[in-house]
Amino acid sequence: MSIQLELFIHPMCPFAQRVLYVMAYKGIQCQIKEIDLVKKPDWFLEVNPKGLMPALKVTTSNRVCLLHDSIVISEYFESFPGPYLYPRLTNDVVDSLEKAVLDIIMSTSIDALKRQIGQIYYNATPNDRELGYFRRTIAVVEDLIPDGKYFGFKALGKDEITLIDLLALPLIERIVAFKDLGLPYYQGVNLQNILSWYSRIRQLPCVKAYEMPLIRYVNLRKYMQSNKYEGLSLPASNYDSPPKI
Ligand SMILES: N[C@@H](CCC(=O)N[C@@H](CS)C(=O)NCC(=O)O)C(=O)O
Repeated sequence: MSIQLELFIHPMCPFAQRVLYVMAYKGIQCQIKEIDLVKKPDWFLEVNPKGLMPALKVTTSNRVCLLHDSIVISEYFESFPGPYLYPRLTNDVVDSLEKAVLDIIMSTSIDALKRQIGQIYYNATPNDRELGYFRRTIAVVEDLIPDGKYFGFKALGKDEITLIDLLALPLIERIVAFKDLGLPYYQGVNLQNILSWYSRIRQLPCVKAYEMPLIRYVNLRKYMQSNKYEGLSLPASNYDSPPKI
């Protein structure tokens, strides 16, 4: 069956980046369309009336489906042939128990990390309670990936990349990008395992193909903290420099 895939992204959106990394890891061919979130084109809103992004339009011989949400699209991609991102049983069937264990890491630790990225972007003056949440979240992640092992290591006893690593990567890229800005969040925080994991996963070709320079996240944060932020614009190189005051 022939399938045509059109993927709508903004290259600086962490959720779109998840999907790009998974797509590249699996070797899936998509037509990639970059969307300016400040002025969403009419043709995009016709395809995707809610304007949600990332979105994937899947056209098969007998139907057209629109998928959105980074996890849904990533799991759909994982079902394609290519290197596995979920553990398999001997007959190539997904090991549902091991997948469930990974899903729990995703919905607890990685989701908590996502909330903390939002805090760093928008909250320049965190109180003690907010700093405590940040530190606890980082400590949990540090504990999951000793010496830079992959995220499934502690729970599954094997140091193999899984979908969770690629879903976590855009979040960790931002944690790394903000680490030398002197933000209160990072005081006394140990990132040793996160930094080992990050330098390891960056070696993968799928990461090299789609990673952004980290300075763009630093500049985007400056936009978000100024009164000049209306949403992610194109091209992504807009974020090579901070906003002009
Ligand atoms: N839970 C969604 C979140 C996606 C999301 O928040 N995307 C942002 C861009 S990073 C978006 O589409 N915002 C709509 C807008 O800016 O109009 C996912 O994982 O895909």
